[in-house]
Amino acid sequence: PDLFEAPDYYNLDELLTDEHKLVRDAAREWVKRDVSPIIEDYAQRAEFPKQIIGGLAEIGAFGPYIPEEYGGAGLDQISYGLIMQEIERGDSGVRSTASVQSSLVMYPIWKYGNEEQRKKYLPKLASGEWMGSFGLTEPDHGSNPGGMTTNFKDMGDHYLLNGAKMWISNAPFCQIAVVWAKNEEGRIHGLIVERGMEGFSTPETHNKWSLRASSTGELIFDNVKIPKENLLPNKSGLGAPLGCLDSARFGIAWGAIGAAMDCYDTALRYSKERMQFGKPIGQFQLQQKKLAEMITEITKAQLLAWRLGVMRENGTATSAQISMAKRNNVDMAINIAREARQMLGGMGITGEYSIMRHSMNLESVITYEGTHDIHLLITGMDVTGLNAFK
Ligand code: TGC
Ligand code: FAD
Repeated sequence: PDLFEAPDYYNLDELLTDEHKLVRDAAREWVKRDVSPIIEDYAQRAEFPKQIIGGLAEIGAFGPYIPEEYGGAGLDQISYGLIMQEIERGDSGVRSTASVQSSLVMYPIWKYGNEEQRKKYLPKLASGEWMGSFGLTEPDHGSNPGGMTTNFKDMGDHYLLNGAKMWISNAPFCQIAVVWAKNEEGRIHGLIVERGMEGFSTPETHNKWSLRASSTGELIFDNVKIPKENLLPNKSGLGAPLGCLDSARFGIAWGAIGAAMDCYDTALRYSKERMQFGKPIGQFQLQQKKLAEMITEITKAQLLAWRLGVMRENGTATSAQISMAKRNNVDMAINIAREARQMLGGMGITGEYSIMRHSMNLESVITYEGTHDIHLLITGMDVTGLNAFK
């Protein structure tokens, strides 16, 4: 099939198994057929294309590495990364929906939930019948989630949840939310909040210039009665939500490469077709410099992501190593998007091409899941042993 061009300057395909390539090509084909042709319109209208949920489930984007007995795809970490790369080649907002569902909703239920919770929620989340959201950030606690004030009280036969979360992907249409809140002793726990519970509302956040095809909102809890069986029993403390972020940040490190590849492919093609001063603009050294630097940075990012995938798979990747890849690869992508946009001149600012949308989307990606600054401080803390947050 006529797939996207796939920059692979160092022949990294040799590092992939046949299964990796099958999984990646299925995702690539689906994105090309069902996402790329429609996504610009949805982004312009600031609407999430709900009709793609079934397709995301079919390519294994909901719980790629969750075991098959719970409805997941049972794949390895590199397959997960490759799926995120292909989806984000289409749009970072679509990848966000998949990241949240897999790493921030299914992962905590699988890792911190009990068997009843796994059986009740995971298959429906894997098929896309239910969509989930993840509530960690609050209006006054973004980079510092440990300061959260959302809280729950033990009322004997149920918990009573109060507080608010902000900037929550998928919130406006989610059936369930994995919400992080403090108990009366100030210890953080995860609770599964279901749509329809009295006092629970999810107003949409409007007027975003970034990630417009992803639906973002608040989670508001006004004396919400939570059944006791909805508390995730197997891990508590800030390390529990941060463990989910490790998985999502890993996926983003791969996803950002997809957005960068799409910008690079588009600019490369344009540079060979666009004539100025009697030559294709790709013949000018300044434009070649941009393209040469882009492919160099993409190749370095691919190597970082692949190696991190191997370490994630064998369980040796540290959180700080994940931070480095998330930070580097998103920064790489945002810089490439900016350069690529300039290479298209005026056409670069239109919706005829995907670059401006990627560029705007990446402003969210460089902020969420730990900002560019926060990941730098995590690396700084790791190499010096000195904690800038305390
Ligand atoms: P600190 O005292 O360092 O740590 C508290 C406890 O957590 C443990 N820990 C981790 N565990 C697992 N994974 C990690 N990455 C961990 N990092 C730390 C740590 O060992 C400790 O455990 P224990 O047992 O000793 O209690 O925590 P701190 O309050 O100083 O904060 C550290 C900091 C700033 C790095 C952390 O708070 C942070 O990462 N902040 C950024 C917040 C963030 O990333 N929010 C993302 C919200 S979700 C989102 O954006 C979704 S976007 C949608 C999409 O994905 O597409
Ligand atoms: P702040 O923490 O207020 O940071 C402001 C600035 O100060 C940043 O530049 C930051 O780097 C800097 N700063 C903060 N602390 C320090 C420090 N110690 N040293 C130096 N500089 C510092 N959250 C969820 O829980 N679930 C979601 O699904 C979700 N989806 C999102 C979707 C979108 C589109 C966006 C934009 C955000 C989403 N978030 C989500 C929230 C996201 O994780 C936060 O926006 C992010 O963690 C930053 O928090 P903040 O916006 O409060 O910024």
